[in-house]
Amino acid sequence: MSDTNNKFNITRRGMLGATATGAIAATTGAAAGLLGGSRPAQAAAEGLTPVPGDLDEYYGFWSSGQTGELRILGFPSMRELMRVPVFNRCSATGWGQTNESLKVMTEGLLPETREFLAKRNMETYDNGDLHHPHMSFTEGTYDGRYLFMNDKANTRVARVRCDVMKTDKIIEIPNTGDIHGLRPQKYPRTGYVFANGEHEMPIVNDGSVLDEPEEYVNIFTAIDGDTMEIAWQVMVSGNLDNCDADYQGKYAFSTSYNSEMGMTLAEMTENEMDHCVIFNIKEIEKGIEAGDYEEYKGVKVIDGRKGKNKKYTRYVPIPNSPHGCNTAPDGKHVVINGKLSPTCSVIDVNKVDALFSEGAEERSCIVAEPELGLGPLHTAFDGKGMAYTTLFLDSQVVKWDIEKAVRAYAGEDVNPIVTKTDVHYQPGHNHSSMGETSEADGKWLISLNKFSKDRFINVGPLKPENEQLLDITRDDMPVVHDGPTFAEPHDCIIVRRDLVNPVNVWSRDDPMWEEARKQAEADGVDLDWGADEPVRDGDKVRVYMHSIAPQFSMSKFRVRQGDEVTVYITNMDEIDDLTHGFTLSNHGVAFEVPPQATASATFTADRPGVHWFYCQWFCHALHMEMRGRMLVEPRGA
Ligand code: K7E
Ligand code: CUA
Repeated sequence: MSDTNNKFNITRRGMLGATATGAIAATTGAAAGLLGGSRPAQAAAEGLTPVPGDLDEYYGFWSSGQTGELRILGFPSMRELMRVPVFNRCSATGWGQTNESLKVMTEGLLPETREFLAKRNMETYDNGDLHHPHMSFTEGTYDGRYLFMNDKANTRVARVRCDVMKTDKIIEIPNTGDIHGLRPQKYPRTGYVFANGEHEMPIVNDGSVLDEPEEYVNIFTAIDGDTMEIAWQVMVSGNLDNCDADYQGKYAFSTSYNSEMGMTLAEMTENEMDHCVIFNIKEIEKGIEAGDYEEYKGVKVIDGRKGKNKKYTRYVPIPNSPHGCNTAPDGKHVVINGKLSPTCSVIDVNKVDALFSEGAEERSCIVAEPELGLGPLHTAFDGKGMAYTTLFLDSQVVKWDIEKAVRAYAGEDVNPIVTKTDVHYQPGHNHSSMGETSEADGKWLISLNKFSKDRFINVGPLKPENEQLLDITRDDMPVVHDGPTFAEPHDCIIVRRDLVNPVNVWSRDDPMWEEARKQAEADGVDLDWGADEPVRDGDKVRVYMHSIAPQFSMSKFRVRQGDEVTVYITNMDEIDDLTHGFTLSNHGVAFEVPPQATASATFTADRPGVHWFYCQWFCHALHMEMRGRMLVEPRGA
């Protein structure tokens, strides 16, 4: 059945109406149909979904783990549409090299990080470990403004603007180690972006503390999603893993392993119970207002450690090492995934108010704890009362009924498990269409599998991962598509396409090139159309060009050896999809310039001679001719 690897996979729902053998026949026929004839018509007749040329119903926003970028997929076709560089450098777009992207990548770094990097001759980090992309919410559903995401590798949080699908803010989070779990506030809006510090650190981490566990803390951070400034932090006990927010705007929840605050594996897994930390947002805001905080590195930090101030946090005991944390679209249930325990623990948010009262029983908000299988990591929802949990060790997705699990926990003899489907292999996150919003639609489930093993032809020792699409409109929840991915999507969201409305062409007023605009003004140059000659300012030279297919406005310019040269390119084409680029050969300079945008890069001209620059984005029949020369005159000439 090599056909199941076909990117425009087979028939999906159409095929699945048939019997198993019928389906295989349809599959083979469909693949053959692709090879000749009128493809769209034939594909439609064969039941292929989507027909070539069709648009998808959803946007998929995918993380990429250690690749450090965000990926945009068309869903459910699983066609990869775009890569948005975030924490990584990108050869195609010049992200991490243009002045505009370097500003985004450097302005949010802590002063000591800048100093540290400067000693390594680096302006910024060029790697990241992006696990969790999530969209901003208004009243419980996606609002299409922003995407937020974490960098576990270098303790940062980034924001992508959904109008242009570019990163516009990256901030480093102080006082903590390695941001992992990240979720936006769902109600009333985002609002806060909650970010978990995974690894505990001495709160004053100056090299004087190593083996005094009592000096280590973990930090939960609330970021203002509008300004990307840190609103406050809470000191907690135990490593924070994943988090989610409620639909009431009252609480946030974080899974926490290593309640022992151990440093070695043996120490970390000593306790039978770890916990879920519940943050009382209103009380924390009041505490900040009332001055009940310490300031560390300019951030207000509340003490919410276990046994300290119980107004701010509660620690709900959960069996050993919980991982995923997922609020159900019913607005009521929060599922804490057991990982080392075969169970999921279900919190009823309506019982959390009582939990914060004096003398409340620690686990009084738990209303179900079904045993689901080995290694439950993450749970998705269909909005119809069903939950779908990945079982890492069993390589399965289990569908279970939340209400039945509640009844079973209360003592009734009912089995909450509806069905289990094998996935290939070892699933981590899963996600359902609109599943983390109040508009969960119960159509599709994606399982992000950590191992592909034998599922694809061999590409050497490093294998791709495997993502599988499941049809959850059917009770048996079949896998209808496989797709390999490069390192390493941890998480994703699936967003109805009417909620996302990017522009086709940049606005000339965009803040992205504010600095370029100011510099051009100071140089008396119109940034739109550029200048006829380079602007010299001592050893600094600024070259302002525009591009209109198939020409740059300068066919040559002169600089002197040793000059610090900045080239600004403004793409004055106004047509969709007419992107130009600027590559200066043998200088390591290359970047994209989309329609109506300005982009710039700075380099030292140190190689006497003629150097060609060219447009590297295929833009026109005369694209190859879209080029010019830079002459570097030798020093002393
Ligand atoms: Cu990989 Cu969300 Cu970082 Cu679970 S996390 S698998
Ligand atoms: Cu402009 Cu290619």
